[in-house]
Amino acid sequence: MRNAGFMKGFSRTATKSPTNAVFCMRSKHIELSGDSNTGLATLTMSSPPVNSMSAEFLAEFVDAMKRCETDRTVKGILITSAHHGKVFSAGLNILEMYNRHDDSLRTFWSNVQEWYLSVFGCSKPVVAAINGHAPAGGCALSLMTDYRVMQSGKTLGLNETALGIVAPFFFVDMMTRAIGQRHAEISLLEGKMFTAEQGKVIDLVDEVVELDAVHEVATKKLLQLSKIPQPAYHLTKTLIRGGSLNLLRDQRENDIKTFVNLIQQPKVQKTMGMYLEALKNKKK
Ligand code: CO8
Repeated sequence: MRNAGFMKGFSRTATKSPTNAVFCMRSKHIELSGDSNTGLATLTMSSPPVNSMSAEFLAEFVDAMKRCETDRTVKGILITSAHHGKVFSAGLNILEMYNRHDDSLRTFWSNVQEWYLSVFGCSKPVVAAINGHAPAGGCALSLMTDYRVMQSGKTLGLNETALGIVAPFFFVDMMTRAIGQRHAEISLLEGKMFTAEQGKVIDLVDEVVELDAVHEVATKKLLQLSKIPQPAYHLTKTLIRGGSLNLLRDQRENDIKTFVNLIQQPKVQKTMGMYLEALKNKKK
């Protein structure tokens, strides 16, 4: 497939090969590239050191997803990390939730909601190439995709309770869909992290491979999904996910209030402060 309109509007870089033209855009935290032969786009999180998700990061992520959604020549989206073999994403940026005022908390959470709606609600195939650790929001991101390929030995999970915070209802919903009620209940209550291998046993990940194979295996799966006719793919996704997406669309303001109220509680702030300190002291 060759199409001059592929990724129209993106700033292009000079990356070109004789067989397939590759167009790229880069914002501060996100890289988006497209292969005009396959129609596959790759969204790479590139925010050192650990792809923690600030309000700005999330806004750029949503922008990239919207570009993929509206460009008819994009047939599927691969989500991965530039910190190959280390971290897929450390989840939401804890600094955005620590010692912050109402307005910035509200903006941050609204961006979290948009991010979920743009990935979980994407009409096209989306595959996660999880090439590193994926705690909390990193795990949630992988759950928003249609298929998860993960590097052997790395960890993922919704560990929010271990930080003294609560995973939002839409994270809980995605976890329950993937691993079932009982596994979700026990792992969410404990804030449990799983190795990729443990995750595979309970369907938290679909395939576990060595680092070198993560991109290849994930791309092969995405290519296969991208050949399933539209609008059948989109409509089926809507049948399966529409109820959950609409629940958030209808509850956005309440959900923001719940987040702001919870996160500002002194005890929650204290635990987050201690957690941040522990992360910093890890290196000492
Ligand atoms: N937010 C902000 N900063 C972070 C985060 C984060 N999520 N994770 C790591 N960092 C910082 C560290 O503090 C450190 O900073 P500095 O260099 O200034 O000391 C730097 O990033 C590098 O971190 P590490 O040295 O720990 O990097 P490693 O490669 O050794 O380890 C890990 C990578 C495994 C990802 C590790 O950093 C880690 O476990 N991070 C914490 C992950 C986590 O628990 N995230 C939870 C985020 S909360 C979330 O996503 C959902 C919240 C839902 C909220 C609902 C409320 C109602």
